[in-house]
Amino acid sequence: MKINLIGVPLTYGCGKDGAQYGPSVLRENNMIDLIKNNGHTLYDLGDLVIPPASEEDQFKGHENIKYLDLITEVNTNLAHQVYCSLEGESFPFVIGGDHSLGMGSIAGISKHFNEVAVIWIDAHSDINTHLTSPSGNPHGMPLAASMGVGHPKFTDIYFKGQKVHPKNVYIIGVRDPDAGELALVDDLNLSYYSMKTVREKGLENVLNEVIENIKGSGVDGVHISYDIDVFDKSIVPGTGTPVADGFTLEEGKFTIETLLKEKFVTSMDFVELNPLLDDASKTTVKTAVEFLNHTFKCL
Ligand code: 4U7
Ligand code: MN
Ligand code: MN
Ligand code: MN
Repeated sequence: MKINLIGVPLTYGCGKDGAQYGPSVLRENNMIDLIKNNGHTLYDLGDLVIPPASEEDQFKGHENIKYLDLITEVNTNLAHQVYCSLEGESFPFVIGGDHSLGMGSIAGISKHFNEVAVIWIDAHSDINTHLTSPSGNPHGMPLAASMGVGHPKFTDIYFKGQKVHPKNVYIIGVRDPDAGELALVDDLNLSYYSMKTVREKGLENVLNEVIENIKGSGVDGVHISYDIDVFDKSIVPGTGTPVADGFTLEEGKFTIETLLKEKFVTSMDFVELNPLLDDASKTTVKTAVEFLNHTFKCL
């Protein structure tokens, strides 16, 4: 398959230093060969330029959204890269960087397809807004913004209004939701599979339910946004917001394998690797590389 690799060395959305090194560390660890050795044709579009910003200015755009204008601008550029990749019949594979980049990816796919589904695999649901966020960190807001909920600068990235209908959103693996996020899950009646639900129903049953619903929904594009923190914190110490009781490496691989087998997935993000927070034996990088190798094998 033709794959366009797009690096987004962004960390302003997560309130911590280090996520900007995700793309370079993945490249240093053979990401390119890994894609090519699995038989794909790779167009490496390099990394987006992230403008420099000073910490004193972080709340200049809004009192509870860090770096509002910078995040908006970077995501607008990302949206265009993703859109152009799809127009050129390539699969956009976006590596972060913090998860605020989800807004740009989804905006880009949404312009190309008639109707899209989004599978959000994450320890968090990332559906905060400036009104509910306890942190002001944009990486906790991208999925809400993509559904048209949140600050207008975020909801109107690339083009005005909603990018994905809430009925086409599937959230898997959450175990650290905020109160305002749970309220939105109810309000929008989202397909929300917390880690507790995954444990009760079984991962395979959850994935089959998601697959059947997507197949019956008439969408023509399916995006996976994979946050590395869905893995248990013991195998991903190098991420900004690690959470216990998550996926094993095998569960992560099984999830991606099961979804990619359907051949309906048309784009993907892989986000939130923070090499500065990794341990001495680079546990997180190893988890990421093993997971990605399996992903490109299944693509
Ligand atoms: B990630 C948080 F409060 N919900 O909004 C927030 F717990 O992209 C965390 O999934 C968000 O890693 C985590 O700040 C965003 C917090
Ligand atoms: Mn997360
Ligand atoms: Mn996330
Ligand atoms: Mn995180």
